[in-house]
Amino acid sequence: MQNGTTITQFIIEEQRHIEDATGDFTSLLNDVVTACKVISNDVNHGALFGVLGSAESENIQGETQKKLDVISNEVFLQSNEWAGHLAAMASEEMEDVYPIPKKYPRGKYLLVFDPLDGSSNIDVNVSVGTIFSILRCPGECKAEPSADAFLQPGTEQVCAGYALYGPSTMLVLTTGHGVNGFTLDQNIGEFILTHPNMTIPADTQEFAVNASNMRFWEQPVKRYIDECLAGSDGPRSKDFNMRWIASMVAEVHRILTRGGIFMYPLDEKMKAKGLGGKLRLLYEANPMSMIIEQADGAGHTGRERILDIKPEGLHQRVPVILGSKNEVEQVVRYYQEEAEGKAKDNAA
Ligand code: P6P
Repeated sequence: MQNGTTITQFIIEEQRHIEDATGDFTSLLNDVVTACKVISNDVNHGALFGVLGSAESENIQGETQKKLDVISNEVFLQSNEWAGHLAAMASEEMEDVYPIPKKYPRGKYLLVFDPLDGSSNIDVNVSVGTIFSILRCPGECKAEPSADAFLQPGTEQVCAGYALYGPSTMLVLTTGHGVNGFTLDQNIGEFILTHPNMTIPADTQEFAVNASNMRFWEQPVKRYIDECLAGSDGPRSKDFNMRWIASMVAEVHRILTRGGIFMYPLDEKMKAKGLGGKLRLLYEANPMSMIIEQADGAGHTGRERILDIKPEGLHQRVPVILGSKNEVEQVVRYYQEEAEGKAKDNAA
């Protein structure tokens, strides 16, 4: 006899929060959950399924795709294209919007996702994840929506979530009323509510950043990290720990579980390439920022709140500084002080 709340039961109860919910949302979310279960099975079997290694192809990002990147993308499309809840989909792995095939009815939601985030970790058996975001299709969406339909600020997200394929497979979800975590019971194939009402401590002693980029960092980031490294002898009067998994889903989950700050800031190398950052706004920064804010954390670029950004493109990149509120605010303060200093210099 299974006990505990299943994600299906939870979603049905959650949909009561969704304005004009007609059961569409519940059914859509269940299709997303099914896709995550299928991907979990593929990831968990790894070499046994022959799904490791490179697909010998490149995605729009110019990144070499892993076989599981391509497989996971296909799983998401097949699981979500048929039920009539979506007007279109978009993915890290596809340059353009994926229109719903004409043989299927079109719905009122948009689904954007990173089907397998952190996939460089796949071949070394380190945790990876799926990140997804659900938006309403603006207007009636009678015709096939273009990319413009997706270019909504993160505050417009109806739902954001991730699946983490780690020692256990978890799914973490928000529809704007807090954050809840579910663990996949492999014996019955159901996600069970195990982490209700997840919240992030406002303070932390753990930062996550790819320190190999240090020489390219902007001054406010250098200042913040130097102070963390100075530890109890420095201005922060406490020692810090560092983590870097190169899998955003795993980093965010650790922060949701015990606090911390995650940073992939803008740096001089990115500026030289004309990039706005490393991580993508629509299917990494926005869904993760919604989750973090719903758990009492903060998500910022250093110069603006991530969820306020009006997207300019499907694959737009932004700087990401998110996690424990007081730490994020400390970094933002350093950016503000730098801007004020520059303003004074210009005025002098
Ligand atoms: P780096 C994975 O490719 C990803 O998009 C995030 O999941 C992760 O945090 C980051 O990039 C890792 O970047 O430069 O350390 O490989």
